[in-house]
Amino acid sequence: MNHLKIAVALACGLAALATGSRLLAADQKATVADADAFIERYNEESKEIYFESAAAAWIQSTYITSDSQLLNARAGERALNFQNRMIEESKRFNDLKLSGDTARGILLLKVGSTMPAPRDGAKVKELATLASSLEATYGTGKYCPGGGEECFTEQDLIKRMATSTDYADLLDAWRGWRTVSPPMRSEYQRFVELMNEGARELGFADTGELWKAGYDMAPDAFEADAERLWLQVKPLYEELHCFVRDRLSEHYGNDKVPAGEPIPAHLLGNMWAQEWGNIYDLVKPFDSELNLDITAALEKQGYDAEKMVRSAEEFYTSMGLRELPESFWQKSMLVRPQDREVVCHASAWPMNLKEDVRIKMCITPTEEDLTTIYHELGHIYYFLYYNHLPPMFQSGANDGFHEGIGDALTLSMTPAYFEKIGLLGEFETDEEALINYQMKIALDKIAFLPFGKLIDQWRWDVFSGKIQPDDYNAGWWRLRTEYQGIAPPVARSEADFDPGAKYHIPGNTPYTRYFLARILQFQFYRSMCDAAGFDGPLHECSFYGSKAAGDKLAAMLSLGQSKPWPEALYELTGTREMDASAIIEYFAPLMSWLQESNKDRSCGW
Ligand code: X8Z
Ligand code: ZN
Repeated sequence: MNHLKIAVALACGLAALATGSRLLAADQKATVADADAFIERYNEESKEIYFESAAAAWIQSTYITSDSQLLNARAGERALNFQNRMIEESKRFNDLKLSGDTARGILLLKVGSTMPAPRDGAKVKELATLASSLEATYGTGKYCPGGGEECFTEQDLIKRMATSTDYADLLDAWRGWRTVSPPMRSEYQRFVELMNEGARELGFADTGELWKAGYDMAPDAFEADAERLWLQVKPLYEELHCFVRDRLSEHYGNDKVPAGEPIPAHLLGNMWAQEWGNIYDLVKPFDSELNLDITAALEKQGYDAEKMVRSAEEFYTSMGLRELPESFWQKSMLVRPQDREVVCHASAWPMNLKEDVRIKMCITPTEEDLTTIYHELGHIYYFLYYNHLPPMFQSGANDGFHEGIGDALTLSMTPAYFEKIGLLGEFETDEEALINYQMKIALDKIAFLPFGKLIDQWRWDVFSGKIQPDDYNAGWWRLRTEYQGIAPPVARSEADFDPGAKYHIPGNTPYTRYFLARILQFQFYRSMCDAAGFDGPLHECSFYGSKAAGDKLAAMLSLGQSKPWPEALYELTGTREMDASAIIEYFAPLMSWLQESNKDRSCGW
């Protein structure tokens, strides 16, 4: 369960405490004051159930057993029931003209759930049990070749995908991880049916429409906006894809990676081909001496998990932001425990809506993990800076904001920053070094864009029925090929359930947030660079150490979800639109270079 599911559990609130005695009688006319009191009561009561469901979810994720699964399912069920009762009760205020905060509170109550539950109690139980079970199946998933004794965890296989450049070895890891998900298929199908029933009872066409309703605009308008952003950045992706395919073709051979065809999905250094930074050595444009090997430096300097987190914290405090609370260090899970099953997928947790904030991660000393730590601390700082607000407003301005904060800081992890903190030596600044450096960043930031967009394209289609259960896997690969220009390395069929091998599908975490974050983080970064007084080319900026940038960030964080997101965006950036101009500006040098380099290649797939 990640922070937003928690926020959802929070929005779900508390079950048993809503006593009938305080409900209005059906024939009594509700007033504006009743609505204000209702929201106040919601804020109070939801805390109690939220604490319980957060604790149950934390225990399940850090100690997966049938017992913790059962307790988590029960706590989830109570939370969902509470949410349903509160939504039902709030309908009494539908025709009233309510005060700003109360109206917003009631709106958020209706659109804030990512797991809409039907009213029928038996179905609520079934839904909560399925959610818990899918999470556990993912968390405990292992690949045991030939059904033998030796098994590999997600983490083992991720590492192989990141470090091997052997076609057959990569194929084995890729295929192996996808043996964990077929058992999820029928559960997922039922999960979708139940959520859709819940969404319809709330007045939405399906769960996808509900998810799209969480952005302070009509669902259709949001979908169009996301599409607009994608079209803005698509040309960047197409150039990158073209260049990378050519380099992979040189390494693996034309027969394995043919020109004009989608790239085999297992050759991009990542289990899901979502970020490609791990193949930097295979595709780097120039043979310069520029050493960007942070992983080697972390290993050499004996960085352990805690030291890595302290180093990320130091970036935040250098900007004048507060220190992490002591309990963070005591209660977080930073490394994989040896004696029990856990969900290793990284997440950040606001446990009591005050100071008890934690991360859960299986940290290894790699650059990828260091970057993820900055990401997770972005969530943690958001939690800490909005914890003065009522529970209702303790969330990101929209979910893309929550995902984009830590990432905006990672853009400031420039070679100059790494040199300052002693992880890199002196670096070159010539044109070739710049293109190499930008390529390294683009392999993560730009390669991710179509992936970030298509995951929910698949789910929106599944929820609406456009993709039917007997077409789940084929529909998935149609989108993967259309958006990313990749293809499965071996034939797939409906006996597979490849979407389930990506955490956020069984974890039911909406994914458009990461797509938005990829765009927003450059907007945040550009504005913080302005605040820091930086006026060179954008990609050179690091606002490490800038209190002015920190003040601007803190001001936005402390708004939480109390205002529509365009207001929060305005607070930090002076604009009310999500817009790709900053990411385009950042990568301008690389893009001109790629266009020139690709001009004799035949691009596309
Ligand atoms: O899930 C995450 C974070 C936790 S919110 C580790 N991310 C997405 C993913 O891993 O698929 C961050 C980037 C995209
Ligand atoms: Zn995140």
